[in-house]
Amino acid sequence: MAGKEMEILKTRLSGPDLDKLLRIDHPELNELVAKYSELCEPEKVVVISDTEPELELIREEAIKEGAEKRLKIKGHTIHFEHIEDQGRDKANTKILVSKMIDFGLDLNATDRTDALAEIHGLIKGIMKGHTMYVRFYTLGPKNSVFSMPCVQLTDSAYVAHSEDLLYRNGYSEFVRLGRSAKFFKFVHSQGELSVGVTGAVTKNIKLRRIYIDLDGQTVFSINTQYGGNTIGLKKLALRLGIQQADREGWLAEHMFLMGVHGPKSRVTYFSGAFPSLCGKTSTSMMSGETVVGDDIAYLKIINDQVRAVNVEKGVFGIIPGVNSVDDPLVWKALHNPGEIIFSNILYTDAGDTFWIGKDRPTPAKGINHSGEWTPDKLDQKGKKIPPSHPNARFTLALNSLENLDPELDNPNGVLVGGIIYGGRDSDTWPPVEESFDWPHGVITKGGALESETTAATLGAEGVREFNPMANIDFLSIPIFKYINNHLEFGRKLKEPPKIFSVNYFLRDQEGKWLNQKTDKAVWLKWMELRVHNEAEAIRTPTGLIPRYDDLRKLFQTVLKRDFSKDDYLKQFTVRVPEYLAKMGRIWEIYKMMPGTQQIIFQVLGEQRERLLQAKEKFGDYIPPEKF
Ligand code: SPV
Ligand code: MN
Repeated sequence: MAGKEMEILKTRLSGPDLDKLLRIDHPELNELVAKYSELCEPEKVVVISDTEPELELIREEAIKEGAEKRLKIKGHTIHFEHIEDQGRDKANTKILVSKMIDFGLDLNATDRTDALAEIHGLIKGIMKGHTMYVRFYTLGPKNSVFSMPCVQLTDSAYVAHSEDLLYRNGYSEFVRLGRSAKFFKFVHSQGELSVGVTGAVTKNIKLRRIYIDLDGQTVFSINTQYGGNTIGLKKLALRLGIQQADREGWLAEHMFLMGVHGPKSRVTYFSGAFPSLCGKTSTSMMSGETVVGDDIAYLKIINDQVRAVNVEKGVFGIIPGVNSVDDPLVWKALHNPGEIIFSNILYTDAGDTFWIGKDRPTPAKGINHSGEWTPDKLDQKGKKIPPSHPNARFTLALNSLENLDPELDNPNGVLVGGIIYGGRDSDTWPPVEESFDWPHGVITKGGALESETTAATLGAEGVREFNPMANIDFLSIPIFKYINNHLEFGRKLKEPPKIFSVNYFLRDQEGKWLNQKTDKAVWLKWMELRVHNEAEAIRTPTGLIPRYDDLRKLFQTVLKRDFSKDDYLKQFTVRVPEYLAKMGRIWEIYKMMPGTQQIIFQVLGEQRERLLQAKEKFGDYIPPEKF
C-alpha cells in the first residue's frame, strides 16, 4: 500500500479498527477505505469484524442515530424515510459508461467521467458528524462457486443493520481470501439529516444520486435512505451481478426461489420473477411450501443442470396486504419476538403496528411516514393519507420463518425444475400457463412480461410497462443481449427447466378480480406436477393450460374449496384480441431494439399466426374445451 494511504488510515481509524482492516490482506480494500474516509470526512470509521458485540453495536447505533425506534415486541424496530424517499428513484439511478452504447429502450446511462466527477464533488464532507461503518458480506452461500464478496461503506447504521439481516456476514471470508478476492464495492451516505417525529431522515432529497460504475464495480448512493436505493447488496449489486453474469455465461435474476412440495414428499424447486409488488414475496412464502429466497437468485449450469442460490438470507418484503389468514407464516414472524425492522408502517403510542390490509381494527391515531396520523389526514392534494405507505416493508432474516427451506446455504444451490414469470396484467394472461419449450418461454413469457406500475418505484401507478424477466429496472447490459443470454443459456442444456407464466391480477369485463389471493397455492401444485409430467394440459395457441378436472381436484385437496366450472371458464378462456394486442406491442418493442435475434420474431410471429387461426375458427373469446 502506498505510504499516503497508510497515513490516512492511521489518522482516520483507531488502532483496533486499523488492525481489523489490516488483518485482511487486500491493497484495493485499503485504498477504498482510505479514499472515502478522507473524502467523506466521517467523524470516525468503524470496521466491523462480525462479532456479536459489534453486531449489537450496530443495532444500538441505529436507535441512537434516530433511524430506528423500538416497538413493543422484543427485537422489533420501526424505521422511516423522508416522505419523498419511499421507493427506488429510477430517474436518479444511472449507469456510468465510458462509451455510449445503445441499451435499447431508455436505460438510464450517463458519461462515466462526468458522473464520477459529480458524485465525488457531492460526496465531499458528506459524512461530517457521522460514523462510517466498514462492512463485509458475501452474496450467496460462502465458499461456493456462486459467492461474491462485497464491501459496504455506509454512514447509516440502519443500512448496516438491514444488511446483517439480509446477507451473510463476510469478514472471515475476506480474511480467508486475502488479495485473491474480487469484490463489489458500495459507498453510501444518507447525507445531512433532519430530525422530526419520524426520526432522522435525509434532508437533501434533491441531491439523491445512485450511480453504478460498472468499470469500477462500485456503486455510489447518496442522500437517500430507502432500502432499494441504499442496501448495496440488494438491487445495486444486482446490476453488477448482471454484468458479471453476462461476461461469464450465467444468469443474475430478480427471482424468488422456493421448494414446492409434491406427492410422496417430493420437493421441486422453482425460481420466479415478478415485478415489484406483484406477489413475488407472498408466493415464495406460501404455507405448505418452503422458501429459499424471495428476491434475487443467481442461476448457473452445473453438470448440465440449472442450479440456483438465493444471494440473500433475509427478506425485505412488502407489508401492505399481509394478513393473518392469507399469510400465516409471515404474520406469525411479524407478531412474535425476533429481529425485525418495519419501515413506513403506522405505529401507536403503545408500540403496536398497523398497515394497509392488516386484518385488525385501524388505530385512531399513530405515527406513519407522513408524521402524526389520524384516519382523516389529507395530503397536499387533499387525498386521504393511508395508514401505511403502499411500499411499506418488513426486514427479517429468513431463519425467523418456520418454512425456511433447509437448502438455503447449500454451496451448490438447488436444482431448478421450473421458472415462473408473473406480472400485473388485468386482461390477457390466464392465471397459469406453461410454455411449449425454452425459447417459447423466454420469448413469450419472460421476454414479453408487462406489468402495470406500482408504488415500489417513484412515479405514476397503474401504467402498463414492458418489464422483461421483471428485471428491467436492474439491467446493466443492453436488453437484446440480456434476452439473448437467456436463449443461449437454454441452448446449453439437454433438458432445460420448464417455463411458466402466472397472473394473479386478471379481471373480468366489469373489472372484478377473478382470483383469490390463495389460488396461487393451486397453480404451484399444478406446475409441480407438470415438471414431472404428472398432469395433463390443454394446448392452446399460447401455451399449455390446466384441465378443469385437475384444478377442481387440486382446489379440493390444497385449499378445501370448490372450484366451479364457471370460474374456470372465466379465468382460462383465451382472450384473442387482448393477446394479439400484446403480441403487437412486444413485436414493436423488439423491432426497435438493435441486435434482436431472428428467433424472437419467428416465435412471436408463429404465436400470432396460431391466434389468428383460432380466432377464425372459434371467435374472439375461446373456452379451453375448444382446443
Ligand atoms: C423491489 O422493489 O423489487 C424490491 C424492493 O424487492 S427494492 O429493494 O426496492 O428493490
Ligand atoms: Mn425485488
